[in-house]
Amino acid sequence: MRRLTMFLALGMAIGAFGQTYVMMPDSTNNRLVLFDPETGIVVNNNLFGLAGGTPLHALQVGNEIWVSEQLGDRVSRWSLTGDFLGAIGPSGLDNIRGMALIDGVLYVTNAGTANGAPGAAIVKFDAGTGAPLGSFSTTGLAPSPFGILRDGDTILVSSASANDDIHRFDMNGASLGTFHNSTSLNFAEQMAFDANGNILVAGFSSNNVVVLDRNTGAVLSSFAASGARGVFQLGNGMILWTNGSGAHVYDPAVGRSTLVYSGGGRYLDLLVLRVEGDVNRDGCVDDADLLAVLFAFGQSGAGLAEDLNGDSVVDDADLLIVLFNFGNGCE
Ligand SMILES: [Ca+2]
Ligand SMILES: [Ca+2]
Ligand SMILES: [Ca+2]
Ligand SMILES: [Ca+2]
Repeated sequence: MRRLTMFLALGMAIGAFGQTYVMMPDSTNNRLVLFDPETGIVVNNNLFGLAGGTPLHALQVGNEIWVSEQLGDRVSRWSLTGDFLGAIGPSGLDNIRGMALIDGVLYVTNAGTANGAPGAAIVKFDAGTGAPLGSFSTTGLAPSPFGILRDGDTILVSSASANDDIHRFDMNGASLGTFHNSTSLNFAEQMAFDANGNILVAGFSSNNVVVLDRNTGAVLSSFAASGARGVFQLGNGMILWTNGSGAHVYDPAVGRSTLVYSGGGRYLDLLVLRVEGDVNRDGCVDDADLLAVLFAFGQSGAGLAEDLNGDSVVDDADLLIVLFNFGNGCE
C-alpha cells in the first residue's frame, strides 16, 4: 500500500514536469497535435489550427514553431499559442518535406523546381533571421529527399526513391556514401534515434518501421507499419509512429501497434515549453528558482539562466518574474 502511494505520488510529480511534448501536424485536419513523450498518449488534439498546404513537419525554433508545408511550398512560422508570424517561401521552395535545425541553421528537404527552387536538394536558412543560406543538391544520391537526421558531424538524408534510401552527407553537402539502400526499406520518410542510439526509419512503401545500425546502416529489426511516415522513440520503450490513419504506439514486448490518434499522421518532433520564472527548468516555479536568482543577483552578461527577462543583468525585475509566477507548474 505504501509502495502504491509512493508510486502515485511519483506519477503526479512527473506529471508536474510535463512541459515537454511530442508535436505532430495533422495534415488532414490542419492542426497541431501534442503527445506525451513518455507514453504517446494524446495530450492535446488541437493546440492550434494550421494553414493547410499539407503541413508535414513542425520544428521548435526558439519560442516559435516552424511548419513545413509540402504543397504550400513554404515554412510557416507560428507563436507557441498559434499566432501566425509569417513564412519562409514560397520563393526558392517547391514540394518540401522534413526539416532539421542544426547549429542555428534550418535544413529543408526540397524536391521540385517551381518557384525557382533547386530540385532535389537540401535548402538552408538562417534560423534567426530566415535569410537564405544556399542549398546543396541530392540528385542521384537521395533523389527525392524526405527527411534529415543529424548524426554527429554528418547528416543523413532519407529519400522517397532509391538510390539511396538513405544517403550520408557532411555538413557542407559533400557525399559521404550510401548509408542504407535495400528492398527492406522503400520510400524512407522520417528518421529518429532509438533508445540504443540506432536509427529508426519510417518506410512508407515498405509498410514498416526499420531499426538500422547507426554505424553500418544494416537492418537490425523491423515491424509492420502500413504507410509509415513519422517515427519517435518514447520514454517507456515503445515506438510512436504515424501514417495516413493517424498515430500508433508499437509495443515491442507484444509485437502490436495500437491507434492512439485518428487524423493525418505526419512527422513527430519535440516541443519544450518553458514555464515563466522557472530558472532551473524543472517545470515548477518554487523557492529553488527564487534562490537561484538571489544568488546570481547583480551578475551581468549574455545568456544567464537567472536573467529571465533577457536584459543581460540579474536584478529585481527577474526576482519579480519569479515571485509573480511562484507556484506555477507545481503540484
Ligand atoms: Ca509546389
Ligand atoms: Ca529501398
Ligand atoms: Ca524550477
Ligand atoms: Ca534581467
